Amino acid sequence: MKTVFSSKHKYHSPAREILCGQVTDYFEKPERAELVLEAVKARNFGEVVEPEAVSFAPVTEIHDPAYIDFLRTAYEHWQADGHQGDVFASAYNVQHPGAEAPRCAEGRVGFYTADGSVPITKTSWNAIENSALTALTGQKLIAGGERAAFALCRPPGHHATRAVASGYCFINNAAAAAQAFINDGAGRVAVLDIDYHHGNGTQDIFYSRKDVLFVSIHADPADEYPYFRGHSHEKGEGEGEGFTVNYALPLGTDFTRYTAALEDALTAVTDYAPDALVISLGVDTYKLDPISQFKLESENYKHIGKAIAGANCPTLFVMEGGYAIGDVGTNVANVLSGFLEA
Ligand code: OKP
Ligand code: ZN
Repeated sequence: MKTVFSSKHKYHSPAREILCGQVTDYFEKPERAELVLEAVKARNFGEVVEPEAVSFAPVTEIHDPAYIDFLRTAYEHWQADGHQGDVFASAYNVQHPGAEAPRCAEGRVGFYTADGSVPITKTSWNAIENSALTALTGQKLIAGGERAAFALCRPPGHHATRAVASGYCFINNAAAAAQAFINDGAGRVAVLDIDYHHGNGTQDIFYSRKDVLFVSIHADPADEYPYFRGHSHEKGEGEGEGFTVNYALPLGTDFTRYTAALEDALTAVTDYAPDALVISLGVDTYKLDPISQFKLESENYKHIGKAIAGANCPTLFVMEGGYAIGDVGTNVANVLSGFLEA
């Protein structure tokens, strides 16, 4: 299994975020990707390749092109308006459905972002664009006949909606890959999101579609970020009704409880009989994760990989969260080895 990785991820490295009212160091650090890369190399899963200049069209199909322009130009605009430091919102577009994008930089960042975890630095766009290309290159490997690939994306993507960045996410890499499979002729694509946090962006993008099944196992949004989406009663709408499946699990969930949801989720995936499977691979379900509250152990990730292999489908793993720096590499590599050895 090849890994797609771009060292340009390091160009997104904001110093600070706002978490629970505190200005803190940024948890979504460049080191995360470097440690995952090291672990993947140490296990010899296969070649590590750079992203290629594949078509970016899936990105502007799943996102509002004006939003992508915002991401690309936000820093320049911020400076031109006389602001200092990273682009960071302090006035958000809530309770104004249908509002139009403001002209000024401060208004635009409030329009296109939703929380204090998505500062945009001078060089962030380079990382964001290459993260999307990493996922899209992984998709092309599978479209070209590989059974599986690992897109070691950073920054992550699953919280990004059609036109709003949040939760460390800017472009929805997994959703872009799913769209690319459709564009390449897949009739049905499933996205299984095993990050600790609900993949609200991916859900939102495909909510009224039946060609992409979205299945997510995550902490109950009543008690955990992203708070406003991810309840088990959310099942899709219109043509997409029944094509969103959510497992909202209580804080403190251990592997026994998690496994039951995973088996159920994989049954939903196999019943759908997808042409391709995209895994939003977060390992922040780990017991030592500093911002999460599940209790999975490193060994458990092998079982998750093995269970995913049981779906017997061409599979693209797309990196999402995982913040326990000491073990993030081991945990990701365990998922991949469990998959490969199954
Ligand atoms: C990203 B992923 C509020 C920010 C809340 C964001 C957590 C994002 C997790 N200022 N924290 O799903 O691992
Ligand atoms: Zn997460």
